[in-house]
Amino acid sequence: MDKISRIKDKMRELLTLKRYNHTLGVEKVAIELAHHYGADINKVRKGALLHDCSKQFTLTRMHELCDCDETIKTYGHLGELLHGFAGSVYAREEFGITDEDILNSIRYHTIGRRGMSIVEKIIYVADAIEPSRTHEEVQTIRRLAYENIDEAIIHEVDRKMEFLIKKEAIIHPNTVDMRNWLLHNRK
Ligand code: DGI
Ligand code: FE
Ligand code: FE
Ligand code: FE
Repeated sequence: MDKISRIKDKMRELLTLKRYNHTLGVEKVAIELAHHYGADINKVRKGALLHDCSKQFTLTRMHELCDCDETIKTYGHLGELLHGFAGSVYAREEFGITDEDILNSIRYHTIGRRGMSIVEKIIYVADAIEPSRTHEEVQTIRRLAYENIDEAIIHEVDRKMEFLIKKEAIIHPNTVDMRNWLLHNRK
């Protein structure tokens, strides 16, 4: 069995059916975007399939796994913020992923970062626009994804930040820093 099939089998075990279907949706969109932008299909597929691999773990397990950053340590155990960090460690340990670009695409898929690679951008956007996402803005972000991926990320991060502000949630500095970086380099 090839590596991709093995990852898929394991994801089916690790995730709920809904989350597994989301993962396959992210894989599909990520492959399309990789073709569109000439990115490495193999890297993008692995990043897509593994991006939420730790999502069903308990907070304690996530925290044990993750080599999380200072912000997450400071503000405590936010599962939404931890699962990318924990997931990248799990992907290395359980699936032998050593490629830093794939690992970063998992690590930063929720919060992004300044200087993201095309593989990281594709996973970030594919996560937001895969077929089962139905929020109001998704059509616009889908269109932008193929026109200018940076604009798609700006649109998505604006939506995310509005949502986080309404919830009075802690905003990770990467979320803001990635947005500033994209705005600063806007063409
Ligand atoms: O894991 P998924 O549901 O597929 O998607 P995701 O990894 O993008 O997670 C989305 C969630 O993460 C959503 O509920 C908002 C939350 N999130 C993203 N950025 C931040 C954040 N939560 C906090 N508190 N702060 C952030 O900066
Ligand atoms: Fe996620
Ligand atoms: Fe931690
Ligand atoms: Fe996801």
